[in-house]
Amino acid sequence: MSNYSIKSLEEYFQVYRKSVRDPETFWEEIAEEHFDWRRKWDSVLHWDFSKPEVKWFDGAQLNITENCLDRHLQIRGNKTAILFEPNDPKEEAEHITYRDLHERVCRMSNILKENGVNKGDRVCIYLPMIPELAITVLACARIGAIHSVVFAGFSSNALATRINDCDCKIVVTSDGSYRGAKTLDLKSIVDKALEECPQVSHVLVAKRTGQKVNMKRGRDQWLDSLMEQAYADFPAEIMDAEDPLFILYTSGSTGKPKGMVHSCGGYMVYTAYTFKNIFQYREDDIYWCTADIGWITGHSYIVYGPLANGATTVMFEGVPSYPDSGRFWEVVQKHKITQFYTAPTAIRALAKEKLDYVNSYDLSSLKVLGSVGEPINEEAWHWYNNNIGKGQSPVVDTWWQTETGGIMISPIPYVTPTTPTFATFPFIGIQPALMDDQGNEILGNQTQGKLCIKFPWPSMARTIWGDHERYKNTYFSAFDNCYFTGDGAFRDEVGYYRITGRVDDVIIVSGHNLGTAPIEDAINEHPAVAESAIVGYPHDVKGNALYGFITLKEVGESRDRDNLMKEINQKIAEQIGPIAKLEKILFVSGLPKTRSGKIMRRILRKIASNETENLGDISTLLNPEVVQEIMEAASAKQV
Ligand code: 7RM
Repeated sequence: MSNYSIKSLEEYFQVYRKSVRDPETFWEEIAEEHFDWRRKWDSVLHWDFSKPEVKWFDGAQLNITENCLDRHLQIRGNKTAILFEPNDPKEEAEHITYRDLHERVCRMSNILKENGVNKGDRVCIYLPMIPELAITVLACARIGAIHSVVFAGFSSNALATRINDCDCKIVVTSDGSYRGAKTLDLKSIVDKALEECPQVSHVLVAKRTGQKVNMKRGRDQWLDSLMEQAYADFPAEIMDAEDPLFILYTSGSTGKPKGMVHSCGGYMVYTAYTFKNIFQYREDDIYWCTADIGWITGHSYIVYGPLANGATTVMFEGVPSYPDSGRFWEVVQKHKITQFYTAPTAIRALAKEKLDYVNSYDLSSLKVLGSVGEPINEEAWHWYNNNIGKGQSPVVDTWWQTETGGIMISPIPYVTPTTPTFATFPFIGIQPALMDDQGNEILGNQTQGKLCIKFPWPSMARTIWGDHERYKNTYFSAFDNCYFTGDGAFRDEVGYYRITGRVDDVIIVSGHNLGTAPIEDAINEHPAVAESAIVGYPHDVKGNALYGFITLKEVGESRDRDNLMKEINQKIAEQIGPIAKLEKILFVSGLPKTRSGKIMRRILRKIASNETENLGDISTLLNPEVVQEIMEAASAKQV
């Protein structure tokens, strides 16, 4: 039996039990056998959730890039580490071998050093999905600087807030970026942001689009020429296991974004171990995660997890709809992708399109399909399973968070039988608990509650940058001695977990607790419906009533809307009960979404409650233009 690679359900149960009975011995063995350390730990785990304080492998020393790069050079130096697939399918893909990547990371490390970056300094990275992004991330890790990647779709305001929160003195960006048919002026966004960030003394600019940009003398430098001149070796900085590796911002339900801090040792061990098992990675596989490295999914499962396993990881610059909706499948065929990991919002968008886009390509290389980011509704799950996996590739519905660093609840493909809408069992070492409103753990199965984690795991965030108190309040004060996820979950009779959505998405209608996800699932089953979002709004009699915002598959189709509303409510009544029927329905052309594809229910809640004077910050929306449309349609409906 190898604890590192789980191959059967019995083995999963056995290893899981071991990981819970004796977590320290378990993680010590994993850490010892599968990673390179400069010095071993004095203690495996020290924890106190009341402070909260968590330390894994305390006293150990390492550099994560030696594990992601150097140790592979002997055995797989000529293997592709990063396979870069450009936005334009006519531009050739770039195969960056482990040897090339090592060299480019070393050059970048020297450049950062020469520009005054030292261990512990924060580096803001605002780059599109081009190789320089992964290279800069790894170079920071190599010199011990803390990277703070800001998704290159964020506005200058959002960028400035993040640069200032962790006091970055240097920004790495590019002239522009390609996204589908669009070209974005990244450098001007940075210039605008930096008007608010006087402490930033250096900007390194990668060349991507070749567009004309302003270069501020004394501050801005082209990266390409620096790379050519830089020395191609750099001895990795020796880091303590608990030294910070990176900061990644995640938006809270209120207030300013939270800079989640992840540390070197535990994060490396957990992301590598989950990657190996949850994607069942084998040496010659070609793994593709479509996320942007600007999100935690990209950090853990494009960069660190795959590279720590010596994998080939695809970096895709484009979007699913360019040049047409067959792009994902064209790339799967072209590179013979074996593991494909994407988000439900992408699956739903592609499921709206003709099946010809899928069926024109050979997808037989696929072995594992992953989903992450929000609950995957039953219809999307089946579409993915049947049309992409042809019923042959298990769908792994992976539940986790920026804060958790790695996947927490997920099937292990070919090991855990999958069921639509269930993320199934906790991963090895993860101890979930469901809590009731009195703060007690709910034992037994066939039950639901607020999802907590009772015991530390190696990749958990250690704090919020500059605000440990907020870290404590947000995650460790709702329940005693537990990490609170903010999500609700249902546990079925065999112990499978279904994530029911943020607990703040629970709506109490006439005293009944209704989760938004199951209602949306019911609505989405109507053949005319593309997507839906349900929110509550104050109601005289019921306390709250339900408002449904719905997009239809065929835009412009003149179906009888009244009839459609009746049919939708009929579906809900059938599947959940008449109590869950919608009081109001609005058909809209799009739902407001964050750039990572999550529906911003906060905005819809305000519109539904007719509180549109102050919608709060909508600068992080992907499609702010739909907000105006929805507001107008909603107010027309009020009269
Ligand atoms: C990885 C990521 C975290 C929140 C989380 C959930 C939701 C993510 C799933 C999911 C149901 C899933 N990090 N979420 N994955 N809900 N099933 N498989 O998305 O920090 O950006 O978001 O996303 O609500 O708390 S995140």
